Amino acid sequence: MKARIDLNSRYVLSGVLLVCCLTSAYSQDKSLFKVRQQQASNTAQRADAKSAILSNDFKKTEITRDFISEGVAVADLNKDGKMDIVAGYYWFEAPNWTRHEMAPSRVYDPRKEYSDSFLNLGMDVNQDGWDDVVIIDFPGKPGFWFENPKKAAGEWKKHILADSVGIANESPGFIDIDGDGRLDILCGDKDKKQIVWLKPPVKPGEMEWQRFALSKENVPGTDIFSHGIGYGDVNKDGFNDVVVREGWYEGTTDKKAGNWVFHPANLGENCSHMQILDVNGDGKNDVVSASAHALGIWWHEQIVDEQGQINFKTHLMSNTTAQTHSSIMADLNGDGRKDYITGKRFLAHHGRDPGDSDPGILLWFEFTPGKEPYYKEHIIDNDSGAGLNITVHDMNGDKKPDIVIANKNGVFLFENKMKK
Ligand SMILES: [Ca+2]
Ligand SMILES: [Ca+2]
Ligand SMILES: [Ca+2]
Ligand SMILES: [Ca+2]
Repeated sequence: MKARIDLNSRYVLSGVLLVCCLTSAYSQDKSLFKVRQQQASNTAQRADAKSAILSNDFKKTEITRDFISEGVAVADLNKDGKMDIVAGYYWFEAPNWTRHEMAPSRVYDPRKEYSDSFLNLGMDVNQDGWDDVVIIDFPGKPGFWFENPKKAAGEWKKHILADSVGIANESPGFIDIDGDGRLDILCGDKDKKQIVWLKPPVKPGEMEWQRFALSKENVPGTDIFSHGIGYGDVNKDGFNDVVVREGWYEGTTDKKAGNWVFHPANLGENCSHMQILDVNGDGKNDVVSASAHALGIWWHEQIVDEQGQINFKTHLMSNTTAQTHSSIMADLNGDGRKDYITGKRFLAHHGRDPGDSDPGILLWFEFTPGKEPYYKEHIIDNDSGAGLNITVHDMNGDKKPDIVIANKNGVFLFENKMKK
């Protein structure tokens, strides 16, 4: 009997410890304090944003209201020339969005569960002419890809990426790191705590992804639950660098060196995909980020001090919506300049986050360098939001980029109806 009790109390204890671990991994106490400070000092700004009207520039299509994935992708999976929508283990066939299953899955409870699909990417991995689907699972797990069975029926074959590298950092980037025209995955390596990129196979018929390191081991931005990473040329030396919240890794021509030098800098709070662009048009590249689990969208102005040291000054761009756990750049309005798209990760932690009762807003910013405040906010929708990645693609062939999102609210397509 005693043994039984001990066993039970051990279960209770480990349960408590697990909850503590999870809570501290996601803990935002410090951020919350800052959010409240910002809310207090920006009441007028928040009121303005709240009263903002939907732009009416996008036509919304509800693909499903089921929570099946927080990642989303597009790909022509049945090779009929029309782009289909992928959300986790399901794909929706254009043009009527008929649902198909790649492998057994189910609908998840948005108030209690995470799905097993955090970010998605559509690409022809083995280059057999049929698009495949890459899935990034829960933080720290290895990614995998589903091989398109072509016309054959049955389950899609699952292949693990790059010798099971545990993908760390919650906003891995789908970025062409080596410039060969194929998208790679920029992320952290969970075990080595190193900034790495995973490269898809090069030759047709090859299946294996390769892992290459950019930074040294045990560096910032590489914990399982690290928030925020991006790729761009910070110091304008012609080589793209990696930014994380804690600073930036100086890029060189060698993308396999594993020795990129780290420069500490303050790039704000826990955030989603970090974007590098010259916001104010002063010739120096700045960084735009959005809070992953609290409230705030910021631009971090690059300022070079007298010693030539690169620092950043953080400016609040918006506090319209919280939990902006993904972002992407795309030229939505056709002015030749890329815009910033983000949205609320609806019920990010099942209702335990600041701003949970706010509507599921999807929004974008155009940039107006040279003219303060250097950006303009537009709200697309208030009953969707965004998941852990956002996909932009011309889905209807009118040459304008459309937006696709998947989160705990469902899966949605937003067709761009803006006139140039
Ligand atoms: Ca298709
Ligand atoms: Ca590549
Ligand atoms: Ca650089
Ligand atoms: Ca600048």
